[in-house]
Amino acid sequence: MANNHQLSAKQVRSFLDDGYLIVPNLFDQQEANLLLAAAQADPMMKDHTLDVDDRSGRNSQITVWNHPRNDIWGMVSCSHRVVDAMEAMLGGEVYHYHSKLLHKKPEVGGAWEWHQDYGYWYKNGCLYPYLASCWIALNRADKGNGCMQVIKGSHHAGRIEHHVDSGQNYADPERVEQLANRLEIVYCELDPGSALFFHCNVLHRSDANTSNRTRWNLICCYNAARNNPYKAFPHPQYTPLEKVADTAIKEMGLKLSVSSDSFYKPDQEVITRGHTAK
Ligand SMILES: O=C(O)CCC(=O)C(=O)O
Repeated sequence: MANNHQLSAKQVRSFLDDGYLIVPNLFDQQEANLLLAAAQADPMMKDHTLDVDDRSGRNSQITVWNHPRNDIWGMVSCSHRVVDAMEAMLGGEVYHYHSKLLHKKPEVGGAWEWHQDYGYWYKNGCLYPYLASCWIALNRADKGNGCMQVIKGSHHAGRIEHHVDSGQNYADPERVEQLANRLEIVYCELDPGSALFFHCNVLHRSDANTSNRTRWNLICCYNAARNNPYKAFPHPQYTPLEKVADTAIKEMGLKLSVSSDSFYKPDQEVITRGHTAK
């Protein structure tokens, strides 16, 4: 996949049917190493990190930004291999809605409750569920350190009511239980550089990190250009995306964040995921 960004018709079909698609080695080992090194070293990422609690009092770290920049993160979110795949799955031009870097520390990293991303994004003025995300493992994600779980095919249920608790939105537990009884829960165990594409209405969650390993991942989120939100907040309205070559990540190397302009800042109204900054 690293040298060929075209998804096959079968892969697109599988995304549409299941609400998710795993692409092993979307990024190669060298790219995954660069991204992990950047995640651990980037001072602006650290400065804009927010703690998100789970219900048991554990927390994990998230950094959210709206616009891609001329740094290693922008080279990923504007890469043909991610954006072309998104366009194939969402059926037309997409733009960068936002990206986020997530960290679950060993033994203390918190869980994410069952939710749909459209549970949040509906409230941001997106009229249609024409959004999807690309979840990229920077180090190995597995059951032990709290990998992503999805309920296969749950996006066909449409948007489910969400409630807020401990700073996180969670989908109506009664509906989640019924869907989980009928459908398969898939643990998305990924090696570094592998990716999970998932539809904004697919139910997903992750467990706490009870292992002695970290879990680092990057999530790039896209909206269809034809789904321009009627609110410009907290994430941008349609902004044309300039795609970059798949070779750009290695060419750019370890170029860390170049501007703090589009990060969420703790003094903004939109600081936690449980409210509007997701
Ligand atoms: O990475 C995870 O464990 C969950 C993140 C998530 O659910 C999200 O950002 O929508």
